[in-house]
Amino acid sequence: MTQEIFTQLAQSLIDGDPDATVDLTKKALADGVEPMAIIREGLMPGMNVVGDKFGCGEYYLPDLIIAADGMQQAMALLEPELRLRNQEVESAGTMVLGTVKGDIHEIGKTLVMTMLSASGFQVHDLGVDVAPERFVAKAREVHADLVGLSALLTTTMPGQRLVIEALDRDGLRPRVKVMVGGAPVSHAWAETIGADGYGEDAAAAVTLARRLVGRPVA
Ligand code: B1M
Repeated sequence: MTQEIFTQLAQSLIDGDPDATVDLTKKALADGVEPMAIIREGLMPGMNVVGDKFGCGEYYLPDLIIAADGMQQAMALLEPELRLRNQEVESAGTMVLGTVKGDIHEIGKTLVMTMLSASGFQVHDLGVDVAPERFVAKAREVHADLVGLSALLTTTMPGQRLVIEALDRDGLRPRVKVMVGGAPVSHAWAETIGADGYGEDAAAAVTLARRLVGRPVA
């Protein structure tokens, strides 16, 4: 039954039917399905198919935009539920987060933000297409423990290195730890650019952030 709704959710994104995505998300929540499972088992597989179809030329940009709209509307329903399930009183640390310059992909970054906030981090989300100087200025202003950099394009990954270099120039490294993520990013890339860690997904980002601020999950 639950598997069926995951399949339908994925299919609604593939079909470019945001109304169905929203209705199915509401139904899954009403049926007691965990919000993270809805994302992992339903929405993300659907987005991956959309991405693959775009990659091989079967889908065009409007198809990506419609699917992203469905995913974002679903996320707006899921975010409060994720927060409700993970409330911590004590602050775990302060993070400045954003998608690097030239890159406007925001869904994964926003999911990372939601999960970190729900785990007690104070997250300053700078949004998308963020220049290195803005990361540095915000990190200085809020005395950040962490800077989180998302990149979804191979062409914008070098933007993560530029932020690390800007933090270096400003003298904020190594006091501020840098974590990187996004579909084309890897452990090897994180090491190459001198980041402190790589998070494969939003849950891994929380584990990593806690380790980097010296508060690993027990
Ligand atoms: Co774009 N896009 N897109 N796109 N898009 C990809 C990324 C692509 C892989 C599709 C493909 O060709 N198969 C491809 C990149 C190829 C490459 O460089 N390797 C691509 C392309 C080419 C483009 C354009 C260039 C297309 C064009 O214009 N010709 C263009 C670029 C625009 C720009 O940024 N300058 C473009 C535009 C768009 C839309 C605007 C239409 C839309 C984004 C809408 C939005 O965000 N508001 C879009 C979408 C939706 C996608 C796909 C289909 C889905 C991305 C997504 O939201 N996934 C994507 C294909 C794919 O990924 N399968 C694709 C769901 C999300 C929850 O996952 O973002 O991976 P993700 O985040 C994960 C992890 O990566 C990780 O945790 C998240 C949650 O688990 N994570 C972190 C992310 N950030 C992290 C940070 C961390 C830690 C973990 O620490 C700080």
